[in-house]
Amino acid sequence: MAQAETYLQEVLAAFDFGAPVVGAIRFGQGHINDTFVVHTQPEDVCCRRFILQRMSAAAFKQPDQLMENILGVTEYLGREIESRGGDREREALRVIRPRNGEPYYTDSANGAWRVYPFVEDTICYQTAETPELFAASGRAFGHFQRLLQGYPAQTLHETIPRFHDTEDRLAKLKAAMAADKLGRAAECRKELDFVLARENDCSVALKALRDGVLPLRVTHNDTKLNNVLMDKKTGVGLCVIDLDTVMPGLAINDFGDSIRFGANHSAEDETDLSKVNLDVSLFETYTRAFLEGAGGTLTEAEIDYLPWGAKLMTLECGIRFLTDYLEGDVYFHTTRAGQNLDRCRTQFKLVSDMEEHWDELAEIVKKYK
Ligand code: ADP
Ligand code: GN1
Ligand code: MG
Repeated sequence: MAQAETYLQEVLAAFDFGAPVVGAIRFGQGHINDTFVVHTQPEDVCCRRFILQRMSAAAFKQPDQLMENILGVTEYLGREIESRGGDREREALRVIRPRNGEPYYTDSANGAWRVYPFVEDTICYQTAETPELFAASGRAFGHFQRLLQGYPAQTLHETIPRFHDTEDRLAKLKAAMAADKLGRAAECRKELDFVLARENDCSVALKALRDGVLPLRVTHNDTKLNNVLMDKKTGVGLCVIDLDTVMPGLAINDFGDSIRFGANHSAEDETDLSKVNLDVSLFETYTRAFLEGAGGTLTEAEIDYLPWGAKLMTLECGIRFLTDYLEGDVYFHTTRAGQNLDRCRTQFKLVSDMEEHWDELAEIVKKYK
C-alpha cells in the first residue's frame, strides 16, 4: 500500500472539519495505523485539531466491521460517562463521519480513513515516568472494563480473529520459522528455543477459558500506556483510545498487556537488555489501581490469574514481533533494521524476569483479592 501522504489531500477534502484546514502532519508513536494531526483555523478559537487515521489494511481486513464496533462502543461509553456526570467529549472518543455520511472514508486506493476530535490538554506517555502515572493508566483501563460490563458482547465483530490466541500465535511463529522467507531464522535460534521451552504455557489462559474458570468479557486488548490520554492538569487517566481491538476477550490480558509495556523503565525496542527489567513495585502499583478502577468487576479466579495475564501477553507479544521479523516486518511499523527482533528480545527478557519473581507476583495479587 502506498504512503498515506499520497492520499492526504483527497482525504482531507472528504471531511467537513468546520473550518479551513491549515495543515496535517504525522503524529504519535503507534505501531499500526497511519496517524495524522489535522490543524484547522476556526474564527472563534486560534486552532482546533483533529486526529485523522488511515486504518492499517495489514491488521484490519474489514474496516466496516471495525467501525461498527467503534461507533457502538464510543456511543455506549458516551452514555455511561454522561450518566455518571462525566465529560463525554473529553473522556471518550467520538467518530466524525465524512461528508458522505459513512462511518469512514474510502480513498481511491481503497484505504480506510477515520476522524476523531483531538482530545486537548492531555499527554500521551511512552514510558511510565512515575508510579502515579502508571497507576492512573491502571485505573483508566480498569474503569474501562467496568464501563463496558453491560455492553452486549455478542454484537461485537472480531476485528482481528484469534488476536490473543497464544496457541495460534505460536503456530504462526512455527510456520514463519519453517518458511524462513528472508533467511533470518538462523539468527533467531535462541529466541525460538525460548518459546519452545514455554510451549505449554501458551495454553494456560485459553484452557482456563475453555474450562469456564475465566469468563469472556468485553475487553480493550491493547492496553499500552500510550493508549490512554492523561489529563494535563489533574494527571487522571482521562480517555482510553485505540479502540480497534475492543472485542470479547480476557480481563487478565488487558491487565497483562499494561504490565508488559509499563512495568519497566525501558523502551520496547531497547537494545541493551541489561536495562530491561521488570519493576515489581510497578506491578503492585498497577494491580492496585486496575482493581480499584474495575470496582469489583473481576472474579477471584481472574485476580489469581493476573500474573499469567502479564506473562502470557509478554510472551505472546515477543512471539508476534519475532514472527513479523521472520516474515519481513510486514505488520508492525519499523524505523530501523532489526527493530522487531530487538522488540522480541526485550519481551523475552521481561518474561524471564516475571518467572524469576513469580512467587512475589502471586503474593501481590492475593493481597488485593
Ligand atoms: P495505533 O493503533 O497506531 O497505536 P492510536 O489510535 O493509538 O493508533 O493513535 C496513535 C497515537 O495518536 C496515540 O498514541 C496518541 O498519541 C494519538 N491519538 C490518537 N487519538 C487521539 C485523540 N483523539 N486525541 C489526542 N491524541 C490522540
Ligand atoms: C500494537 O496499535 P498499538 O501500537 O497501540 C499492536 C498491539 C501490540 C503493540 C506492541 C492492533 O499496538 O497488539 O501489543 O503494538 N496492536 C495491534 O507495541 O496489533
Ligand atoms: Mg496505539
